[in-house]
Order: sequence, then structure tokens, then C-alpha cells
Amino acid sequence: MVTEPGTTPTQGAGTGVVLASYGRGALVQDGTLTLRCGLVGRKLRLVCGDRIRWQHAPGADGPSVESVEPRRNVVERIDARGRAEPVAANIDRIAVVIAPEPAPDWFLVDRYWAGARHKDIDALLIVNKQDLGQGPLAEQLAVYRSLGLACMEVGCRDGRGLPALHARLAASVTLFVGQSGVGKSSLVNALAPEAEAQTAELTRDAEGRHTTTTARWYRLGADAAIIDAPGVRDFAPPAHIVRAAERGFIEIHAASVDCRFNDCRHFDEPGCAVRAGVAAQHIAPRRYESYRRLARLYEDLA
Ligand SMILES: Nc1nc2c(ncn2[C@@H]2O[C@H](COP(=O)(O)OP(=O)(O)OP(=O)(O)O)[C@@H](O)[C@H]2O)c(=O)[nH]1
Ligand SMILES: [Mg+2]
Ligand SMILES: [Zn+2]
Repeated sequence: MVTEPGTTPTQGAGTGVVLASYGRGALVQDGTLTLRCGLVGRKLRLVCGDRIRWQHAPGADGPSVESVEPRRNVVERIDARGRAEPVAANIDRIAVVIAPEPAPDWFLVDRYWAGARHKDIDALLIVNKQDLGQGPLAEQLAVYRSLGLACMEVGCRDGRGLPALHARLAASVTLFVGQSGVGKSSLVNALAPEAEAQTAELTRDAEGRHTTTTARWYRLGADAAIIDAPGVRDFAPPAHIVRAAERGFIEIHAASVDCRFNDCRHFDEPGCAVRAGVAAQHIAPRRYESYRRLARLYEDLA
């Protein structure tokens, strides 16, 4: 029954949180117990962060997840075939991690931010690898700061900014997302002491690098948690969670009150205050382009 280091054989029942979900089973934490659970029934679909009830009946092989509490929210991504895939549930904050290397995909940052706003989830931009400098990032960071997105500069290698980040993540559940290789797992390891011991589940990809293959919850102190998610390049929040694409783009939404038409999409409608704002440099052209790409994608899928 014990297939994962640190799992505890047990009898009884209780409630816990899903640390990681693996198709036919889940790793569950209940207080100090870590349990490798099967699933009762074929319909049960679990995701990292789910609150569940488990039971280990006498005579059973091991503990099973019996039921899932209703989710407060669920963050999804779209896979290469355009299907929505849940990543994590019951999240307070999405932290988008970027770094000078690999070069940021700003469209991805914009989509995650818009998606977080749409779901009323707090958003944070973490700029890692400060030891590499941030030259070309500075211009875009200034745009995000002016729009009110919290940005924190950190470095796993030299420990820069980590105490401030740790403090910021207190009393909440934060999902780390971002491109592969930006240092999400390195950050989680640096912040959560218990994570370091569990890097066994990191696998190596074709180029021999460690890469994360499934979302995984780690406790951060007594009252907080961080979820390390895989950074597959093609993944992004699905369009349907950013249905209100415009609402997710704070500056575009603000300008749109002056558009001539109430249902202006800000593409080529006459009297569009958003395009006027872009022309007058009040709205960053790159942000407008992100909005257009997202709005188009949504229209294609609708
Ligand atoms: N120079 C520098 N390199 C770093 C820093 N943080 C992480 N790295 C390196 O970046 C590489 C990728 O780190 P990971 O933590 O595996 O990145 P990840 O975002 O978890 O990647 P995926 O799991 O594939 O999504 C590793 O070689 C790390 O050593 C940093 O602060 N500075
Ligand atoms: Mg990783
Ligand atoms: Zn408009």
C-alpha cells in the first residue's frame, strides 16, 4: 500500500487535501498523515487542492477518497487539442513566474492575469533569476506596475527577495504557473522546507532537465500552501475562463466606457475609445494586441 515515501498506513476515516492527483489515485494529506488513496466510484475526478473525505474500511487494501467538497474555484488550462484541463482547485492567488531566461511569453502573462481577474483570484507576477539581470524585461514590468499588477523580483540562486515573497504568500494558497524553466520548482524548494525532500517526483525530460509533470501541493508554514504546476509551453488558460476578456484587461475596460457602441469589441468599430487610447499611447500597444488575440481566440471557440 505504501508506494510513496512518507505515506502512512492507517485505518479509519477523515478529511484532507489532495496534494497530487494521478488519474486512478491521489496523494492526500490529513494533518500529519500522508495517504496514497484509491478512488471510490469511476466518476470521481480529483484535482490538486481538492478538499476530500477519505476512508480506510476494515479489510480494504488501503484508504480511498469517498467524496469531494464543492470547489470554491478551479483553475484550468487548455491543452494542445484545445480541451480544458483542471490544474488546481480552491486557490487564493495565481503567481505567474517569469525570468530573463527563457524569454517571457507576455501573452501568457496577460492571459493568466485576465483569467485570475475573471475568477476574482489575486494575481502576482514573480520575476525570478535576478542574478541574470532584467534588462529587456524592465519596460514591460513598468507597464504591469502602472496597471496595478503586483510584481516581486526574486532570485533562487542568491536568495534575493525570498523573505518578502514568503511573507506575501502567508495565510493563502498560491498556484505557481509559467513557462517551463523559469524556476517554479526551484522557488517552491527554496520557500517550502518540506518540498526539497520530495523532489523525487521530478522527472527528467528528453534533454535531461528536471521538469514537473503534475501539479503538487506543498505546505508553507502553518497556514499557507504553494502549488507547483508543470510549465508546459503550449498550455494557457482556456478562453472560456476569460469570457469577459475585456474585463480582465483593466486599462481596456476603463477606456471602453467612452466607446460609441456599448457592444464595441475594439477591433475596427467607429468611435472606439480603446483604439484611440492606443493611438494616443495611453494603452500599451502590446497589451492591446494581447487583448485582441484573446478576444479573437474566444470568438473562434464560441
Ligand atoms: N541563474 C538562475 N537560474 C535559476 C534560478 N532559479 C532557477 N534556476 C534554474 O532554472 C532551471 C529551471 O528551474 P526549474 O525550477 O526546474 O523550472 P520550472 O519552472 O519548475 O520548470 P518546469 O517544471 O519544466 O515547468 C534550473 O536549471 C534552475 O537551476 C535563479 O534564480 N537564477
Ligand atoms: Mg517545475
Ligand atoms: Zn471600443
